[in-house]
Amino acid sequence: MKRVAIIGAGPCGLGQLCAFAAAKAAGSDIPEVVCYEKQSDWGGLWNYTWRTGTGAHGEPVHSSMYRYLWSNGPKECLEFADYPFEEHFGKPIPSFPPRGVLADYIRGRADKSGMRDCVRFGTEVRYVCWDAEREKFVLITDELQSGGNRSELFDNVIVATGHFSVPNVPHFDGIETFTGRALHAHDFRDAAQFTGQDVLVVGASYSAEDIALQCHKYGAKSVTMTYRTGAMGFKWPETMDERPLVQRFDGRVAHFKDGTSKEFNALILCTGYLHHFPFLEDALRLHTGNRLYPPALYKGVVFEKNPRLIYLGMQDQYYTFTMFDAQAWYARDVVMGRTALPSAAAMAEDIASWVAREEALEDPYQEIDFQADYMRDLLAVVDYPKFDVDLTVAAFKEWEHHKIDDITAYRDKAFRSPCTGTTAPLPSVPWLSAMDDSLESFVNNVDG
Ligand code: FAD
Ligand code: NA7
Repeated sequence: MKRVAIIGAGPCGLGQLCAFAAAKAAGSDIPEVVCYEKQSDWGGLWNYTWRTGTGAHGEPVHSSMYRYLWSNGPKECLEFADYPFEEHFGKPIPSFPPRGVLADYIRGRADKSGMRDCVRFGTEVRYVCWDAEREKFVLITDELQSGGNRSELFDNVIVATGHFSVPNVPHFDGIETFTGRALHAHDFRDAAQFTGQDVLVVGASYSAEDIALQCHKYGAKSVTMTYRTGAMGFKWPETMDERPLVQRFDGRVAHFKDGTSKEFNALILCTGYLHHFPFLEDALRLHTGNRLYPPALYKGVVFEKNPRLIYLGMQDQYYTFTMFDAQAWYARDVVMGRTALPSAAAMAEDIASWVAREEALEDPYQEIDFQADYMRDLLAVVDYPKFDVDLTVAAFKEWEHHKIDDITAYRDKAFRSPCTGTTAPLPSVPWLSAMDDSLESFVNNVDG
């Protein structure tokens, strides 16, 4: 029997398990599937941990999520088509849930798949190489608790280890003289630690935007965001501002490109993450930055140089869970031989045309259309349940407008489900003053 290894049981790995479960439920013989997960539970980044640095067994801590994180996009744009929110919660809930609510939803769907027995928890994949003679992958794994390791052979490997865990940490002149607290977003946990402080945030993307807002919400005295390419340009509250890139530090003082300077208590580098696969032999490694169409992946998933290797979720993400599912359903069909891959030349041509299109994109609205088209391309050839993709595109564009209107209030809006058609209730407490992010409070405190 064919053996398939999935590395990682976050939303991508779980999507893959659900795809195999769906084929099995429809009466197909599925391959032997083994999913390796270094954490003790499934959920990936959505599992909050207080830990930073290394975990209980010396492994790098995976999660970059923080205590008071709330979804930064409408939940309707990530709703599993085979498991709508209403099915999980038994009633409609507002559009921007806190982390714990989404984690519960992810786990509920995973539980329903009945695939938990396929997952080897607390097991880290240390090394993967291709054995050309046997035409199999060799996987070496470590059981973190016992310290034992194993070597196994697989016909296919599916990498679902995410790419928002290994920090990109640039150097700035004089940063070693900065006497305040300096950290990367990966290690940011509790915004309340910055109450009353002057905080400098480096970066101009999602982490910078949200961590700056978190610090503001939890009482930072001021938050300055410093950008390399362009300012985010939102209408920030009075105590927040954006400045061109910091050039150097002199003790607590940061000097900016526009000649201004300011003293800070804390420095948070929201400078993104590396696609980092230390467990793969170099010939199998994907080399890319955070972009919408990483080159080298046919249909965004099949590794061009060795099509037995598949990567899930390696794109920069507007769409998350539904895009991961579309990819997982497609990957399943490739692995099971239901979908034939074209010649190497045809794959290269297809990749090149998507990359060229990506490189011509000019604004977030075009990027949303691009990623929706990519997802539609996959959905057209798989049997994933239908949902209203056009509605999610409109929702994402409306969400962009809401952010421009008021960056502190975009989470107080409601969207319509592309699966059930139900419009979400409004939250009874606006996000900016909602300090209780418990599941019970969020699900029950709705307007009207
Ligand atoms: P991950 O969730 O990272 O899961 C990868 C899994 O692989 C982990 O469980 C990890 O333990 C495991 N793993 C890694 N290496 C190994 C190994 N060698 N051996 C065994 N197991 C391994 N998306 C949204 O839709 N909405 C949001 O609001 C949102 N907020 C975000 C906030 C932050 C701070 C970050 C960093 C990301 C956010 N995202 C959000 C995007 C996020 O990328 C996806 O939601 C999703 O978690 C990606 O799933 P994944 O399975 O690709 O990766
Ligand atoms: P992103 O979206 O990859 O953004 C990284 C940001 O870091 C971006 O603004 C970069 O600036 C900036 N950056 C990177 N290197 C530098 C240097 N050397 N100097 C200054 N600024 C730099 O990562 P995020 O963490 O924001 O988002 C990742 C996910 O986490 C996302 O899905 C969220 O939902 C949460 P640039 O704009 O390229 O000039």
